[in-house]
Amino acid sequence: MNKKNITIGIIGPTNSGKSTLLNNIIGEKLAIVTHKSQTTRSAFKGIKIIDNTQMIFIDTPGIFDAKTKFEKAMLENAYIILNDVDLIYLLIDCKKSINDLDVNFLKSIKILEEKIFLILNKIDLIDRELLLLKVKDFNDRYNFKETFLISAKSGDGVKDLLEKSTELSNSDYWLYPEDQTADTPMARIASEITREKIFLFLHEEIPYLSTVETEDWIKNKSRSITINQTIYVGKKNHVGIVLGKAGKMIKSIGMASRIDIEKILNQKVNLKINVKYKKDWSNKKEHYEDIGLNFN
Ligand SMILES: Nc1nc2c(ncn2[C@@H]2O[C@H](COP(=O)(O)OP(=O)(O)OP(=O)(O)O)[C@@H](O)[C@H]2O)c(=O)[nH]1
Ligand SMILES: [Mg+2]
Repeated sequence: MNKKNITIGIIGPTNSGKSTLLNNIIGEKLAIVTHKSQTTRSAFKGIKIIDNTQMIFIDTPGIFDAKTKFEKAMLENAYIILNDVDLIYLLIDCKKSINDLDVNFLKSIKILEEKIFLILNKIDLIDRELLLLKVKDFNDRYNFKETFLISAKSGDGVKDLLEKSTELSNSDYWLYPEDQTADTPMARIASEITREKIFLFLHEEIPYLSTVETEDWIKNKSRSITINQTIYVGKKNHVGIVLGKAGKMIKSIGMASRIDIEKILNQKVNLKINVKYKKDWSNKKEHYEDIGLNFN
């Protein structure tokens, strides 16, 4: 069998459905998904083999108007990916128009248009006529390789997208072992899952001003796993909010997270979560490196 590989970067504005697409393609939950913007903070890899092609997908933080040092590091992480990949999936929420996109981002995709598949996502939410107008808008201004219309949520159109992508694969080897589906340590995925629950259970600034670290990963004799995590919050009064009345909130977060982690590991998990205030954590090097961001 003639082995091939292709590396594909999934980029686009925040909330366009990039992580949803990655999960749909891989068929398991690797990347966290929420209805809020700026969910993904750094690149996540998923790996899938179709016929003889090993496809490596890299989910990236969404493009948005980054202001803080931490947000800028997220943005940089997305842009770095663009140069290194064979193919780019530019994912756009089809309810949005070109004018909603960041001007600098529009310039950078212009340079790369020849290695871009334009993908209009969430087609389940818009009527066909309007959708075709959006396609025309983009293609009047850009010379993309191809355009696809998909629903990352339902999977509509994804098969065709993958087939067309494998046609562009190259080289005569695979980059990862045959059975590998991700390239992110499980401890980081576990931190991400707890972070997703913070997004789902808590509102306004709290998810953005907090981060999660998995400190211990202990395999017990009974085959269960004990995981110790800490949620670092950026404001003193957030500790109480994350804990909730009589610890109710942290209990809910912990239970939801544990259920998801158990599903992925297919093992019983004992998850313990601490909440700590850490002044300025988003200006501290260790919290960048831990999740794969550059600290400049
Ligand atoms: N209706 C519909 N909703 C979708 C579709 N794809 C994604 N979504 C929803 O859009 C929201 C954002 O999805 P994510 O996958 O987190 O988006 P993202 O691009 O990874 O966002 P960031 O990581 O913040 O950049 C979630 O509520 C998804 O359920 C789709 O095809 N149809
Ligand atoms: Mg995401």
